[in-house]
Amino acid sequence: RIVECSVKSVDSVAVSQQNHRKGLSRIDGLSQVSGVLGSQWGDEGKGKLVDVLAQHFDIVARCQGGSNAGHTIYNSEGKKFALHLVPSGILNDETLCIIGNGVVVHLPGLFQEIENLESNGISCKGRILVSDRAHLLFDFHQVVDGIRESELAKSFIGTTKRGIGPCYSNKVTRNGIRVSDLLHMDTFPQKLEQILMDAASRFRDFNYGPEVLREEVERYKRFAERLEPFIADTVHVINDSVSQNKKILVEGGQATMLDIDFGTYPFVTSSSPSAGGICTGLGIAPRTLGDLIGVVKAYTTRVGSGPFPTEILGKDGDLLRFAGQEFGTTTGRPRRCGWLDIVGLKYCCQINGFSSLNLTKLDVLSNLPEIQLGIAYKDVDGTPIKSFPADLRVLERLKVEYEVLPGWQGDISAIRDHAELPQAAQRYVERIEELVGVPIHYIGVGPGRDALIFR
Ligand code: 2SA
Ligand code: GDP
Ligand code: MG
Repeated sequence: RIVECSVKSVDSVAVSQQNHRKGLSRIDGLSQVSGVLGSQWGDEGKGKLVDVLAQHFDIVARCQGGSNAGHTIYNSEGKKFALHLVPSGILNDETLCIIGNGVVVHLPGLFQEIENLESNGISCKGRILVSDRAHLLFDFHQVVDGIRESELAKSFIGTTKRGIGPCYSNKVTRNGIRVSDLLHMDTFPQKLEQILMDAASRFRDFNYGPEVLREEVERYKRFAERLEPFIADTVHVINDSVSQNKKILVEGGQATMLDIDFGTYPFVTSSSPSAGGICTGLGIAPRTLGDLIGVVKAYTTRVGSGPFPTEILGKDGDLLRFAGQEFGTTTGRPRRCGWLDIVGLKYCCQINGFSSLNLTKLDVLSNLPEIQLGIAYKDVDGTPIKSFPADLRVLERLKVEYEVLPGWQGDISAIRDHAELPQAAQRYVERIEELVGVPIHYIGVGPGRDALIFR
C-alpha cells in the first residue's frame, strides 16, 4: 500500500504507477527483520522512510534513545506529525509499535504524544507496547541535563536537554528505575528517593524536598495505572513474532555519528544508534537481522556542538538551512549545514553494513550552480588520513578534499523516475554510489509520503 501521489497528466500517472510497482517489489524484497538507521548526525529523514515501509511490516520498533528524537512524517492528507517516542509506524492502522528495552521513556512526554495522536483520530490503544525493561526518564533527569550543560560552559555538548544522558547514566550506574518497577508501587518511592538523593549529592543546584518526592510518587502512581495496558515483555513479543514469520522494522533514532562508541565523542548522544543497538535495544539475535537501510541526506546537517569537517559557514550555509528548513524537530534549534561527507558516510556503511541507502532531500540541492562532495581527509601537513579519526583534535583541524560536480536547475519534487531527473542530479546520485559502494534504492525529493523515487 504505497500511497499514490497526486498526479497532473496522463504521462505522470504512468510514471507514478511504474514507480509504485518498483517500490512494491523493493519493499517486498526486504528481509523479515529490517532496519532504518541514520548515517550522519541525525535528521536524515528516517521517520519518512519508516512511515512508507511500515505499511508493509507488522511491527515497527524503536531500540534506543528517547524523546530527544524528532521524526517528522505526513499522512496521506498532508497532515504533519512530529514523533519523539512513538515509532513512525503509528499512522498505519495495522502496525504494532514497540518501544524497546533500549529506549529511555519519559512518561509525561509519551502520554502527551499519545493524546495528540488520538485527538487526530489515530488510535493508539493496543497498538503501542512499552518494554518492561525500558528505563524511566524523570523530569529531574531533564533538570540535571540542563545543569550539566551549564557546568560545561563553553564546551557544552548542545544536548536536547531531554534528560537522555542523565537517564542512561543511572541505567549504567545500576540505580535506574525501569518500567517494570511501576508494577511494584511499594518499593518505587524508595528507589525514586535514592536516585534523587544521588543527583542532589552531585549537583549543588539540584534540590528536592519531601514534598517534591511525595508529589512525584503520587503522579507516578497515576502513570502506572495508565501505562499498565501498554507494558509488555517486548523481547518475548518480538521473538515470538519472528517465529510466526511476522515482519519487523526497526526504526533508529539519531545516527552513527552520534553513537556513544563510534560518534564524535564526547559530542554524541548516550545510546547506540548504530546496528549493534538493534540487538541490545530489542533483544534480537544478530543473525536474525537482515536488510539495514542507511538514510543519508544529500548534504549534511548537525545540531549541537562538535566537529563537522564539511560544514559550510556563513551565508551559503544559511541558504542551505532555509532551503532545507533545517530546524530541530524537538527543540527548533537551527541545524548547522554542510556538504555531503563521503569519508564519514563510508565509515557509517562499514560499521552498519548497510544493504542499501535512502538518499533524502535531493530536491533541496536544486538550483545550485555546483555541488561539492567531501571525498578525502588530509592532516594539516598534507598527509592523507586513511580512516575516520577518533581524535577530536585531528577532526577539528583536518582539511577536506572536495570533488566539484555541476548542479541542476529547476524543481525536481514531482519527478518519480530516476531517468527523468536532470542529468546532473542523476550523476550526483551515481557518483555517491560509486564512492561509497552501496546502492541507493530510494531517493527523497520532498517531505510527503509519495515524494520518493524507487530504483
Ligand atoms: P542528547 O539530547 O543528549 O541526545 O544530545 C546529545 C547530542 O545528540 C544530538 N541529538 C540530535 N541530533 C539531531 N537530531 C536530534 N533530534 C532532534 C531533531 C533534535 C532537535 O529531530 O531535530 O530538535 O534539536 C537529536 N537528538 C540528539 C544533540 O544535538 C547533541 O549533539
Ligand atoms: P529524522 O529524525 O531522521 O526522522 O528526520 P527529521 O524529521 O528530524 O528531519 C527531516 C526533515 O526533512 C523532516 O521535516 C522531513 O519532513 C523532511 N524530509 C524528509 N525527506 C525529505 C525529502 O526528500 N525532501 C524534503 N524536502 N524534505 C524531506
Ligand atoms: Mg530528527
